[in-house]
Amino acid sequence: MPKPVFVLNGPNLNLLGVREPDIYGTVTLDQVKSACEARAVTLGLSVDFRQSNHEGALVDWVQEARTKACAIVINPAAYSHSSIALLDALKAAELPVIEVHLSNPAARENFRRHSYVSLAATGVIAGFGVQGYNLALDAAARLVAPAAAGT
Ligand code: CA2
Repeated sequence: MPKPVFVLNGPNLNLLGVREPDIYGTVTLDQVKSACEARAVTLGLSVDFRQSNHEGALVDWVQEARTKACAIVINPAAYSHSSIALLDALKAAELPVIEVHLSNPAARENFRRHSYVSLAATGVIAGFGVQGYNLALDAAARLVAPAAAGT
């Protein structure tokens, strides 16, 4: 079994399923975590699923991933649009990085149209709600072990 995929979640995502269901749906972050764990098993992977409201914690976790993870799936939330620190950490991690967004930021306010994190991302999945996390894990599996993932 490879090292875990770190699934990192940024600020306010702890409110998932609790507030603004019209934009972000009714599924809670705990349920997303369970869904990721189940998907990972089917892919022969494991996940280490975390959320923080603090930029520095996310940077610390990305640095930790460099040696402890095989890939990073990250929904940086609002830090997507502001954090050069997160961008620098992700670049330094030298791992596959899949950026996930529940909504499609390109179809929302102008300030969401630029993501610093995208500059370090292998790929971006946006607009598919919580299903995007499954898609991101599928992508991670292919990037980490293409033969085992059947591609
Ligand atoms: O669509 C996404 O996943 C976002 O990363 C969500 C961020 C937003 O700043 C990005 O532009 C796009 C916001 C996360 C806030 O999550 C909440 C969830 C429920 C209720 C309130 C906020």
